[in-house]
Amino acid sequence: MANVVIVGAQWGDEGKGKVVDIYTEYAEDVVRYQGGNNAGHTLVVGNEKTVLHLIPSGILHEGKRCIIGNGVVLDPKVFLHEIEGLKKKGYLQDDSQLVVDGNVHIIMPYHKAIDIAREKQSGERKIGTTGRGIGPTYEDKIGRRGIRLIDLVKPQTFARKLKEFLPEKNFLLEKLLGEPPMDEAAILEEYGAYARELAKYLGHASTLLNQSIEAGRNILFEGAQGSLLDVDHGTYPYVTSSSTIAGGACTGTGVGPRFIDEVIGISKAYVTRVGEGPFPTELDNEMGEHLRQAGQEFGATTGRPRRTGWFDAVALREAVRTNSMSGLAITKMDVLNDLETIKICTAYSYRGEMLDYFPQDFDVLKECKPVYEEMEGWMTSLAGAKTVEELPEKARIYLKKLEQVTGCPVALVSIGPRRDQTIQVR
Ligand code: 2SA
Ligand code: MG
Repeated sequence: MANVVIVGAQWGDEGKGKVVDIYTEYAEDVVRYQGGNNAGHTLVVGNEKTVLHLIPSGILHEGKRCIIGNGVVLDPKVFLHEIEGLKKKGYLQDDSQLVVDGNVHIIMPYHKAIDIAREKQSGERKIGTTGRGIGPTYEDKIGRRGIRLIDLVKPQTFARKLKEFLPEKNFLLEKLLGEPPMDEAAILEEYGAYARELAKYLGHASTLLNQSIEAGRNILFEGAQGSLLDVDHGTYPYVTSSSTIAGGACTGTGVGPRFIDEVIGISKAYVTRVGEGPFPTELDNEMGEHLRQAGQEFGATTGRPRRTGWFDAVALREAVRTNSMSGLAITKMDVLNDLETIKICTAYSYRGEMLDYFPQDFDVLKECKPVYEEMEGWMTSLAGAKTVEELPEKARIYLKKLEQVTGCPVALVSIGPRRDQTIQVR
């Protein structure tokens, strides 16, 4: 085990939290590199369920250092609330276990208001965002009018920047979006208080991580959302506003690509998506509802019901390529236990032509029909299996097929939410 990036290989919610939790055993540092509290990573330790939105899942392990890299956008209120919840449960007893990079951009109240108001205004053309202010915060980061943690903790700098940026935000809110403007003094007071609590977590991710590498420690990079939600490589504009793919682990932490050893992509044994956007294998029928109920497919952040569909190897091959994925972790195998027949999409048919790639042009994609291979279901519980050999034969055949159609070896199989319901293949 060396430095490993864990990425979602689909549209998010693949079960990254659990897989990160398993791999954390081999790492000393666990780091988030993009996204914010739009993520929702559900972890089950013993019988206790913990949902984390911002803090790396490694925090549930004693003695691991958790770092929030520069590529993340941070909502201070959510962050502090998460810390409080963890401390109450007995985790994070030592504050030095958690570090936030100074270049992390702060999600301001106007970012959230703009996110929500824009979605409301877009009607049919909405993205289906989580409403957490993620997009507008990244816009300001790229537009060079963001407020970083390092700015927030310096009262004068924070006040100056807020004074400079707020009028434009209020103009947008009031004049274009029909929302009430925001009060500068109130923001200063609220965020000033957060700053005082946040200061003790401030650090420099790039330096700390590179020192770790130098010392031979292992790093786990924890991706959020999924590869098909990547702002560059996903189903734009139905994407999140960050680099979710493995490359984001470098830009979002300040660790160079030479030090990444493995990329593990997480995929469900079927597919889900929340929010709008193309989804070729979507099942808008009883089978889709069965997957939703059996898999408890409701958003961990917003509680939204997730759209469901068959495993899409065409979409997954995109993720294998853009991430240079070295292994695949297949989660939620057990959700397919009752099915007589399971389908895998291996290509799309477009006007009589077979496509083996995911078209960038939505007009083409809209007309694509999935081409399925039918597999026999195993029709039995997978409980108790500790190795691949102990799985029913038809489940093993299904996994082999996934390897074959995605071109990526399976590294791990998850057959239930608990830590002990995991099969590590290599
Ligand atoms: P945003 O809020 O700007 O990032 O939304 C843009 C698109 O990205 C999708 N997105 C997600 N998709 C799946 N899971 C996500 N996190 C939560 C979870 C979702 C939830 O882990 O359960 O609870 O609803 C996540 N975050 C962003 C989003 O649906 C938009 O399509
Ligand atoms: Mg999730």
